[in-house]
Amino acid sequence: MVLRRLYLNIIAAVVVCFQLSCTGRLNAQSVSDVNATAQTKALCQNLHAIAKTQTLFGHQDDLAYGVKWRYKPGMSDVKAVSGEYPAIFGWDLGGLELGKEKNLDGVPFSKMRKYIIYGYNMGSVITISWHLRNPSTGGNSWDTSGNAVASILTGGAKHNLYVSWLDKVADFFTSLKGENGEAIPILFRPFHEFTGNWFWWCENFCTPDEFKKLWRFTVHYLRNEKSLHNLIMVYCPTDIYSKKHFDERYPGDDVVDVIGMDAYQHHSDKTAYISKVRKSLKILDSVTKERNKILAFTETGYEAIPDKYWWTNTLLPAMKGFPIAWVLVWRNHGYMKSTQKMHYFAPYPGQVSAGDFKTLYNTERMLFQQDIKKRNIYSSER
Ligand code: BMA
Repeated sequence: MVLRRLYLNIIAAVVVCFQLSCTGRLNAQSVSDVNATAQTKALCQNLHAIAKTQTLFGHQDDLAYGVKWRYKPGMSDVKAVSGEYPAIFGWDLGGLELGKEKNLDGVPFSKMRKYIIYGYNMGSVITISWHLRNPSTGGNSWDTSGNAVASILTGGAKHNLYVSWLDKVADFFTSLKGENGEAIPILFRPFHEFTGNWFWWCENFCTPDEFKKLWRFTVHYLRNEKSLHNLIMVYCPTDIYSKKHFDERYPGDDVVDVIGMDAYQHHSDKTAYISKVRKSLKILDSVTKERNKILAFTETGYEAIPDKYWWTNTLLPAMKGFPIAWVLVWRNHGYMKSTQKMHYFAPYPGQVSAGDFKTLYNTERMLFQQDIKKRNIYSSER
């Protein structure tokens, strides 16, 4: 009798373990790479869960430079104003494909690697975009000539060149390791703003089929040929006008994890910005829910933030009610000779919107580095 009970208990325990592992797998389905590392799966699941009520705050090139400084260890404009580092750090690989030492904005890749590791070790999240050159003409990302997308697809004249560029990107990703040798999970955001008309991969310069092929090839090559299982793929249009518009280029649930959107405020009409952002977010919100993907506001900002209350009177109302996993503002370059303007998107001490940024920092919704560290976002046991 006792033996029988023991036997039944063992069977029950096995069933529970089996159910738990199945549930674990079910919850982890939001990662499109079935072989994703444990930390990558956990990050994806946690972002999904957090987004229901809160949003990570992010800043591009945050640790490398600010409006009044360059390459000072530990510095950050976001931290100088709020007291804390961002919860998500953005970096850009543009130029890596040519074997350059610095990216298109002058950040040395050797330093970028250290900042990425530093950011990960403090518990924050890393997202990477790629302003890659035009493979067809040799021009920059904004050179839209030469049917570049078609030229790099399988069988195209520049296909091998593109593969060699992906090899360099894969080498860089492979070099991003945590303290125990684990691959640092990366929210990878290539071919961003493809519904715009300014990059060679934008919708005016390639067909939907070509774009889908480019996306699918890129993901499959990195995942299967280069064995990278630390990538969370971020698919990122700019303005989206309808569900049909969104569906046109969508490459498939097996190669996308996050659906993001880039949109900036370009003039003082904040109502126009808010309604533009909300229009696109509404469509993307329903798409992400339907497809069980994560929603993000992958790039935004108002150059030089001339509006004292931009953070709480414009940005928060634009995002209100949407389950946005993170919002990232662009880089703090400072004075830009080419445009003869100040080019920055996060405040620095003394900047007119610094006080309001502090209010944003104190809202329940917005998460910074300490919150994320406490949540242990790379672990499935939160
Ligand atoms: C743009 C500007 C450029 C920069 C590019 C890539 O929005 O900030 O100065 O080169 O992004 O980071």
